[in-house]
Amino acid sequence: MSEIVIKKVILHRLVMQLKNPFSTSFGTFKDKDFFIVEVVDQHGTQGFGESVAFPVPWYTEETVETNAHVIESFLIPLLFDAPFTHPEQVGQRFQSIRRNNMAKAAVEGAIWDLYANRSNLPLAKVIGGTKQTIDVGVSIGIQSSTSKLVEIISQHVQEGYKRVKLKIKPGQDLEVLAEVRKKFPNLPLMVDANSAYTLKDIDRLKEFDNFHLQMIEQPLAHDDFIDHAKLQSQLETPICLDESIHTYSDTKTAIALGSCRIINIKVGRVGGITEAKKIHDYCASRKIPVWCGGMLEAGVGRAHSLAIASLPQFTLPGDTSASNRYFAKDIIRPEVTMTNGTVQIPMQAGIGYQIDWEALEEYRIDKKVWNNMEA
Ligand code: OSB
Ligand code: MG
Repeated sequence: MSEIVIKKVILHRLVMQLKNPFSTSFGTFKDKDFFIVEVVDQHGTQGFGESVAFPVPWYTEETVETNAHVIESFLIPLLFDAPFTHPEQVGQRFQSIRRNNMAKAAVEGAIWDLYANRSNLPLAKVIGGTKQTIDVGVSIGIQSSTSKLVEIISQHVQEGYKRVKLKIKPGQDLEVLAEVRKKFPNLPLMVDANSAYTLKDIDRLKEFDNFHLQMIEQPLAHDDFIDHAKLQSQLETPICLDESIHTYSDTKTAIALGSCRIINIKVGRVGGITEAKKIHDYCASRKIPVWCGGMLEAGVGRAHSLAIASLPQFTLPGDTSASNRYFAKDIIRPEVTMTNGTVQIPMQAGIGYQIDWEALEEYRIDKKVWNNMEA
């Protein structure tokens, strides 16, 4: 196996306006502020990754600024420290740094892309993906009125999305669901509470069973496996964990305790493709369905999500919608498009999309370059 020497890392900081603000139980996002990580090896081969932390630590403890700090101060030095032959070795090397999963995933993702480019294979193939197309749904933020929500759902159903996920919180849940179900009795539907409830709400949560939902995502606290297990034992609707799952070990805990029946895998939240694959393989062995969540990614992060979603145990539609659902113009060419509720896995090498440099530069607010002086 040939040696990979990283000669240069470039951090591009981008701010992209979202077409529509996205509201969850914990807050509202108006734009997407993140890094594109570009890595270059000794032959000039490039790889690209994307950071998914938000400016405020609502979802996990990481932020855009903590990502910058960890990448600059710890991960780039580890990359420059010694050559390697496979991206999994980078994942292993990063284990000397605790957590900071989104920072790690952004850099490891760039290395996976570079490795796939060197191998002249699509990233999806390199990691063992088996699917050619991915079923996709759409995640819809909390709206100011139910009539507005119904209108948005209609539009996405007409576009062809295979399932709809509604963001909910106490007070904007059962009544909204009742109305949505009246209008769309057979629509594959699920909800995501982003930890807005506690076990005290158990009677209210049990009523969710009336709406034959595909699942309820992260109803309780981000760190509470026990209460999720108690709730799952009293619900017919499967619980899906998102914020609770950061590692392979969390996955084993959740499954052993019966805290959920489904797992949402996000490459950023679990620290990269290496860990995401390990979680996927374990879920496959335990017959736990998984699907690919989203962090309102731009094109590079979206491409990484598509690659992981091509693995066989991703049996439920992902939140990996088309580029045009989020942004007027994405940073990749072609953009990610959806037809009849599916997204095609690209067959070109690496992440399978080209960087649209004109678009990237238009959104860029900062650029920093690190050269490997040792190599
Ligand atoms: O909980 O899955 C979530 C967006 C931001 C933060 C957390 C979540 C989400 C989404 C959007 O649900 C998924 C997407 O369309 O990218
Ligand atoms: Mg979620």
